[in-house]
Amino acid sequence: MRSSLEAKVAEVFSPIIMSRRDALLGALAIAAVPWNTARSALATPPLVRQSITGADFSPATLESFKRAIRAMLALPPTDPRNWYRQAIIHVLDCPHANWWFLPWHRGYLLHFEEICRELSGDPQFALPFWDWTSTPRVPAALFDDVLSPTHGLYEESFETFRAKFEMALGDLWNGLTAAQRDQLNQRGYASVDDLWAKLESYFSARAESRAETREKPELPDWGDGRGLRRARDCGVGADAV
Ligand SMILES: [Cu+2]
Repeated sequence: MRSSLEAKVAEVFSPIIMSRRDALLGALAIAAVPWNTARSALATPPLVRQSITGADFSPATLESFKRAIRAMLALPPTDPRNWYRQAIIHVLDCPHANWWFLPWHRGYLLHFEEICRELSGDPQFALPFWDWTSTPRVPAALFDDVLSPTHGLYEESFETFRAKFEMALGDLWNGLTAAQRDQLNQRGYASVDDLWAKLESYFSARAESRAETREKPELPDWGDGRGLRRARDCGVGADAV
């Protein structure tokens, strides 16, 4: 039997577009409670998002995170909670450089965090964070095991990824409503081929991760302040990041 969370995730993420309404509701839920309290835990001890670089950071948080990611990678491509399906949401609808940037991403992360709680079996899991204004690199602990983008559980190449996901994404595309197709058309996706072209442009083979790695943890474009300028471009001001 599906849990209520599974049903909710299926409703929100299938099809794969997170609507602006979903994002706003998620963001409002976060804004309505203390910053370290998740909306689903109001009746239980508050969920605390811990700083990875803090002296009192609990390593158990990262163990839960790893369990969740392993479980997401093991889910079939038809499951909206699958790791790559979650990533595809971000490919399809990721508003940057406008005021939707923070509400959308807060809602996106809120749902992702709920999936991690469910799949890790840790009801107290909350996404860890670090202050990238003082530590402009990915902390070493975030490259352990399956947290590294070069881990063997990730798809070896775009070809292996496409072979595994082609049918599921095709079914997903064919199930879109006219209104959803219209929205995607406005984002440059007139057909599922457009989606595949975008996915290929973003994909990097496991051995050639374009993301940060343990050997190359520095955040790109940090040194000259472009990161902060980008935040200002979103219309939120660097102090709101
Ligand atoms: Cu984004």
